[in-house]
Amino acid sequence: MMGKTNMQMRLGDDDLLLIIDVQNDFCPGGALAVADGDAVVPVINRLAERFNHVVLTQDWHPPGHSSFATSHPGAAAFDTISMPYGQQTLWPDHCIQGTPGAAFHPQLATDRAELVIRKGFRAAIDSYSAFHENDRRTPTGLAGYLRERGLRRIFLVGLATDYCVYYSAVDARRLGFDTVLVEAGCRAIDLAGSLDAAWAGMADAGVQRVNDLG
Ligand code: VGL
Ligand code: ZN
Repeated sequence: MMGKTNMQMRLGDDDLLLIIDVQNDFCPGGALAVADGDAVVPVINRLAERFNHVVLTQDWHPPGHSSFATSHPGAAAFDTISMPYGQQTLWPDHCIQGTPGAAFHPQLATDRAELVIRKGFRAAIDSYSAFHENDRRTPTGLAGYLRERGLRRIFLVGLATDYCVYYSAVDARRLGFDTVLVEAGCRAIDLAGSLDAAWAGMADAGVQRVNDLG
C-alpha cells in the first residue's frame, strides 16, 4: 500500500535528508539485494537537490561480522538467533568494509553530503538504526550532531524500508525529531511480515509517511 500524500512543503535550514544505506550490496546483483533497490537512486538524487542538509549512512561490517550467517556454524541466512543484546536476524555476508559491495551506488549523488555515518563496524553487534546500535542504547553520535547543528526535521529515504530505514525512523521520533518517511525513495526486503510490522511500528511512533515531496 502506498502512502497517498504528496507533501507540498517548504524546506528550511533545519530540515535534513537522511539517506540510508544506498550501497551496491543492497541493489540488484549485490549480496543482500533488495528488489528494485536501485530505483531509489534517481528519486533520492532529485530530492537531495532541494535540501540544505544531506547525511548518508553506510552499512560497514568487518569480515566475520556477528550478523553474518557464515559466522554461526549450522545457521542459515535469514534465520533468527539470540544475541546478548536481543534477537538478531542473520544475513548473507554483505557490506564488508572497503569492498565494492559496501560502496555507495555509483549513480548516487554523494557530493553534497555533509556527513557519512558508518554503522555495524563492531564485530559483536549489528546496527540497523542510524542512531543506535541493535542494543538500542549505544549511540552512533548522529543525534548529537543533529542537535548541535540545529537540525530538527528528518526526511528519510533509502534501503531497506523494513530494516535500517524503519529502525532509524523510530529512533528519530524517540529522540524527539520530527520524522517523515518518503516512500518513493525507499524499497523493502519484506522478510516474514517485516514490512507490515515496520509500517505499524512507524505509525505508532508518529512517523509521518508521504509518497513523495511534491
Ligand atoms: C540492512 C540488513 C542488514 C539495511 C543492513 O540496510 O536495511 N539490512 N544490514
Ligand atoms: Zn548489515
